[in-house]
Amino acid sequence: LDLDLAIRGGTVVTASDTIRCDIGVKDGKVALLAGSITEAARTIDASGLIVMPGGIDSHVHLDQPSGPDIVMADGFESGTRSAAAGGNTTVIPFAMQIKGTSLRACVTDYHKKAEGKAYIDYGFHLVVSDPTPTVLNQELPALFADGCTSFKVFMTYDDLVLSDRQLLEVFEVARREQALVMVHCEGYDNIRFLTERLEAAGKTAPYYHGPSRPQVIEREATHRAISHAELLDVPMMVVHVSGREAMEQIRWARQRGLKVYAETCPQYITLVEDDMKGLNMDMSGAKYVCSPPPRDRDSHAAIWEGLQQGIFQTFSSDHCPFYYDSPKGKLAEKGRTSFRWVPNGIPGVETRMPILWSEGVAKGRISMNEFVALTSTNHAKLYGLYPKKGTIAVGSDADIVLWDPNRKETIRQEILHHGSDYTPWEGFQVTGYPVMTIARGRTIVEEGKVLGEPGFGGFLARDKSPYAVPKGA
Ligand code: DUC
Ligand code: ZN
Ligand code: ZN
Repeated sequence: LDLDLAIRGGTVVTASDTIRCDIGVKDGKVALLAGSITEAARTIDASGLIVMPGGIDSHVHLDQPSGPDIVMADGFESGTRSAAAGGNTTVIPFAMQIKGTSLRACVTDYHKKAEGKAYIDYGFHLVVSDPTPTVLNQELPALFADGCTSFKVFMTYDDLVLSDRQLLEVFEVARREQALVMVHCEGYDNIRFLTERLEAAGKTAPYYHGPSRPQVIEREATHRAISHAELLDVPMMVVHVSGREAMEQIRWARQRGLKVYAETCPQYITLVEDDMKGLNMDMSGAKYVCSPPPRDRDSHAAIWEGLQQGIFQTFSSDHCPFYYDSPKGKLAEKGRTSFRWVPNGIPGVETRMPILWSEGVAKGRISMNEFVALTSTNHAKLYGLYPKKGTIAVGSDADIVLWDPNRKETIRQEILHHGSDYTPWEGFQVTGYPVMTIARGRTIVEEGKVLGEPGFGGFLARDKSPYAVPKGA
């Protein structure tokens, strides 16, 4: 067989199986699974370790324009480096359309931003913010054919919000093209109304980001998006579900037989609204400002139920990294005048898998196989990358993470590899940590040391999602 690599002695865990076997790798792909593989050019000893498909984080933001005076803390280089250090071998960031410009031009620009920079493979979701007839009828179908087979749309933000009519028009294209629509479900008018009332009452500290976007606003938008999707018979993905209320809408939709998928994130099982209070309502609360905002302990319990009951298919980071101590980040001049101007988002691509393992597997809430489904396999299946990515099987890319299930680590800024100058999980203790990340047979990170290089990762033209087939198709 002339194997390049053998990974020996580990326990191989996929979304479906837990097997004691060795893995043989040839030309970047898994070539052999066998009880014992003794001949290979290189051998890695995985005894005592869990061997899983590399993480796929299908919700990250890299090098994304974030308004005047604000810069994102990660481009493709530091973002994919951090991802790899956290056990990931694939990321799917967003190529965002700027209103008034062509979506095609934005995607071309995005390819340039990524070219030669990535440590691991990447795809692009599109963000449609200006669904002109040209975008709907020409650009989307063409970009879809180029392998960007999913789109995100927003129900809030001045620069991104779509009207109900526009949502329907985009959904119609998604249905026709079998693209998977991802929806940011928070309602624009509701948020604007509460924001203006809070500001008028002098409640402008970062903390009030939470009260300006309560769960009922997320729930209403989730219901509205689901209703649009039902009307047009188009499958959809509700991204970053934060708590019980939106989750109930998804459960309701599922019970009606609708193809509504859902994603949640580490912040919704660990952070709370009160974190945004900082120290006596100072600006340090801005470190936790993301949308939807972190909720409360009851919501954490609800999200765990959803993870256990199959309400959620994917657990993503929503890595949306800003600097804290910077005039181009969380402490921008304008953000000090009101929470409304604090950039929304937190870094988390490197901590996603350790947090879910520690809180989920180590605490007995989910199985190792469920962990793999939630962090890798389901992302590949939903977004058209399976079985090239997302599993360990003969013929799949040799994207593998070696995991020490017992390793105790304290999450701290100084051990992370991202561009941000802080982590919202400073001091958070985890049990279970990646010890080696292997992408297409190459060791990219070992014991926190980055051995890979920018440019090794390439663009993934993704297949149509089999989960985006309409019910009546
Ligand atoms: N939505 C995201 O998906 N990420 C960050 C902020 C937001 O609103
Ligand atoms: Zn969003
Ligand atoms: Zn996001």
